[in-house]
Parts: sequence; C-alpha cells; structure tokens
Amino acid sequence: MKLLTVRLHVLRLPLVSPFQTSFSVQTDRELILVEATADVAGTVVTGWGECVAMRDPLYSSEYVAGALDVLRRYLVPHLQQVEHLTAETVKHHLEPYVGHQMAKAALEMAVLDAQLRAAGVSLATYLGAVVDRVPSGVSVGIQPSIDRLLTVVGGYLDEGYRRIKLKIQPGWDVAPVAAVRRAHPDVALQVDANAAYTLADARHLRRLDDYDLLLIEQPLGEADLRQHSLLARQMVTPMCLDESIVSVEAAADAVAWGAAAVVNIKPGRVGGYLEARRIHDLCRANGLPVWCGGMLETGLGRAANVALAALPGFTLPGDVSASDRFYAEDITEPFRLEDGYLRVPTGPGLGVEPDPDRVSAATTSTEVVG
Ligand code: OSB
Ligand code: MG
Repeated sequence: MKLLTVRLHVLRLPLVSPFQTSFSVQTDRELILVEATADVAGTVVTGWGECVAMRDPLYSSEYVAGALDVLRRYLVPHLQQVEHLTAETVKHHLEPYVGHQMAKAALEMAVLDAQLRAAGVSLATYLGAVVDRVPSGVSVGIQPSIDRLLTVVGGYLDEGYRRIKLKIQPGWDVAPVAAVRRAHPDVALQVDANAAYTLADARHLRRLDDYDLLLIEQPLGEADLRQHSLLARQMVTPMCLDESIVSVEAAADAVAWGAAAVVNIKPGRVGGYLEARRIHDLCRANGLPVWCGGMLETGLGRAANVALAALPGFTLPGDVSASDRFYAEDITEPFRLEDGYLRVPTGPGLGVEPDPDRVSAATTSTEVVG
C-alpha cells in the first residue's frame, strides 16, 4: 500500500468517575486518534489507530502533545515516503526514530486496520485468535475510603466482572486488600502499584502474600528489572510487570532474570499489536501466563485489545472492561459484558466503526499530515 493523507485527531472524553492511581487522578481522557487513508492496489481505504499516551508523562515518558509532535514531524511523513508499505514493515521503517512506542503503535495500528479492511480479514483472525469471547477484568482505582471501595467492588462483581484489580500505593495497600478479600473470599484478585514502591518496602509488601492474590503488578520502577527479580524471590505472590516491558527484548530479559512470572501486555506500550504478539509468543514458549492491559481505550482500542486477548497465551482475564466502565458514551458501538465476557469482533480490521458525530463532538483539534 501507499500511505496517503493522515488525520491526527485529539479527543477529550469525560470519565464516568474519577480514576485515581499512584501517579494521577484522572477525570477525563485526552487521546489521539490516527485516521489514515491508504491506496491499496488502486482502492482508497481508511484505517484507524488509537494512541494510548495520556495527557501527562506520569505513567510513561510519552504524553499526548509529545506523541502528536513526533507523529506530525517525523513518523507520518517518513511512512508517507515508503512505496510498498505493509503493516509488517512499519516497525522497520520507523526504527531510526528512538523510542515513542505509543505513537508508533498508533500509526502501525491504523496501517494494519487499513490493510486488513482491504483484505476482508479481522484483526482477531490475523493475530491468531482461538476463542470468540474473552473474560473481562476491571481495574479499580484508589478510593476515598474502604467502605467506598467495597461498594465499588461489589458493584463490578454484580455486573459480572471476572477479576478485580486494585490499585495500591503506600498507605493504601494491605488494609484495602484485606477488606476486599474478607468480603469476597473466592474472587480472583490482584494488585497494581504503578511503580510506587522501592525494594526497601519488601518486608511490607510481603504482607500481601496472606491474601491469595493472582499477582502483584509493577511494584518498582520502570528501569528496575534487577530489583524486581530480587523482590520476586522475597514474595510468594507472583511478580507481574507492566511499565518495564517496553519491547520483546525487555520481556526476554525479565523472563531470563526471573523479574516477571506473569506479563501484562499493552500493545501501545510495546510499539504495537505485532510486538505484542511477539511478547505473547515469547512468554508462551517459556510457560509464562500473559494478560492484556488497558489504557482507558475507546471502542477502537478496546476492539483491538479484545482481539489480542483471544490468543492462546492470554490465560488470565485482562483489563478489558465494558465501554461503560469508563465512558457513558463511547465513540463506537459500546462493548458490553455478556456473562462477564466480551465478544471478539469478527468484521474486517478492527471490526468496529467510529461514529462520526460522536468523534466530532469529542474532538478538540484535528490536523492533516500530507
Ligand atoms: O497500570 O495498568 C495500568 C490505566 C492507565 C494507565 C496505567 C494503567 C491503567 C489501568 C487499566 O490500570 C485501566 C483500563 O482498564 O484501561
Ligand atoms: Mg499497570
């Protein structure tokens, strides 16, 4: 294909409730959508990509204004010069530009969507999905009180969610975990610290071993692979990495060094769905379970995550919730829970369409590249 015009839309969507983590309190989601047009054998097709970068560089070094800049200035113009572009060669063409995985992932996603729509193949089929629905987990933010937490968790369980993840931070860890475990002795439960601890907290974190958690996610810093491997040896709870896994190479190091027993795969963080599949393959070959992380995606990114989560190595429920977990009105037809599962889209490409009216209502700026 030849990449033609690319539109970069910045959207702001209100969240149904504030989402508090150890690094921020969010009340709305600012994000970039990549709308790519491409000439595929004489036919013009459109593909959509969603950039998971957040407004501020607090979860990772990437952020909306930075991703927008590198897309408009370098990534999109470079790809527009390529004569025979394929989704499988996007990573290679963008290799000269260091970092910016989330921006690269969004562009690769748009190219892949266009390619698959033109071929009439669904993303799930292309990636190698083996199931037609995936169990849905939910990420629960830090709450103002334990009472409030129990109400929120109880509500999600009533909706049918198959796994609960609690955000933790120093001062909000053992007590909320103990309270949820006491209220729900059999629920599949895990925690996510978003790098809020240091190795000096090992003795304290070991107290979480009493609550039969599926895993503890990213207690230490992004660059602390070695320290995660040391902490893992001091805990019974399986160690899971999120922020640290920025590529298949990082995943290979984490596996080899015993820094991770489980991997949270977020396609945006690792540079795209193709790299996400490589990490899945690596973990599967090494016997590590993986699950699909979330970044408050709209229906576009959610559709792609559901397709990825249908691969055979995704043996744990992911942070792939229904649309209404975050948005009263999604920009696609909403994903809904069916008995605690989400259905894998079967249409060509992402298999979902952005609603033009809802997109334009949420758009704060659009620029055209090329
Ligand atoms: O650490 O998994 C994380 C959301 C934004 C940034 C980081 C994380 C999260 C989540 C998942 O916890 C939220 C979701 O369901 O999309
Ligand atoms: Mg996480």
